[in-house]
Amino acid sequence: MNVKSILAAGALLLATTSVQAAETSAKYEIQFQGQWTATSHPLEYPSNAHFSGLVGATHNGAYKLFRVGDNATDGLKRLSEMGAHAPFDQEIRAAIAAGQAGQLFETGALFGAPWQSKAEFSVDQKNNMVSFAAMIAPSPDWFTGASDVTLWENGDWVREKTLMLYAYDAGTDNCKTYQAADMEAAPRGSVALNQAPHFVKDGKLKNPIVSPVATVVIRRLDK
Ligand SMILES: [Ca+2]
Repeated sequence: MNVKSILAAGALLLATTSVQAAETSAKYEIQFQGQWTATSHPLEYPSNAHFSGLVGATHNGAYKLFRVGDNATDGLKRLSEMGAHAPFDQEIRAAIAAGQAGQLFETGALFGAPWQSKAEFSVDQKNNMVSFAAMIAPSPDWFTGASDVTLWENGDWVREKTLMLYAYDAGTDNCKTYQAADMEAAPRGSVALNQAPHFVKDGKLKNPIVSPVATVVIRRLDK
């Protein structure tokens, strides 16, 4: 084998390797599109309807931003009741310090059409999931979001994922209308899919069909 053919074999090996091995990290854009309007959710739709900023984290299986059936953290309680990013962001920073999360990302609040916001984040093999939440406001303790969205599937980074987002009840306030005054839930109930008539199609509570309040598209940026 002469020098030229050795170099050619090396180049071929490199090319093959780069095709087969997925990158160790990936960069994504998350696009939030609100779908909570007076038309889609007419019951008592508030005149000052808005979403708080989105607060999210990349993380691994050791961390839960929220989970249906679990009690809300103090951070999720305050986000869901007040739209405040703190101490939710501090809880995420503590998870990052503990090696359970990779990055924190946030957006500004949304006050009506076109109901769009964006953020960017990166994931790696250690933290290959993403979770996020935003307050549905005004409301007692209602939020939307998604948890444990896996971006590593079948040996590669997901190119694009679209999610329908539903309303959740954080279980920290017992009021049942958008504009109600505070009514602290003691003890704290668990996070649940929000089946209040405000989020149920045609106001039917029997066998409810819950209407999404937003759509999220998570799209890979670096490929
Ligand atoms: Ca509640």
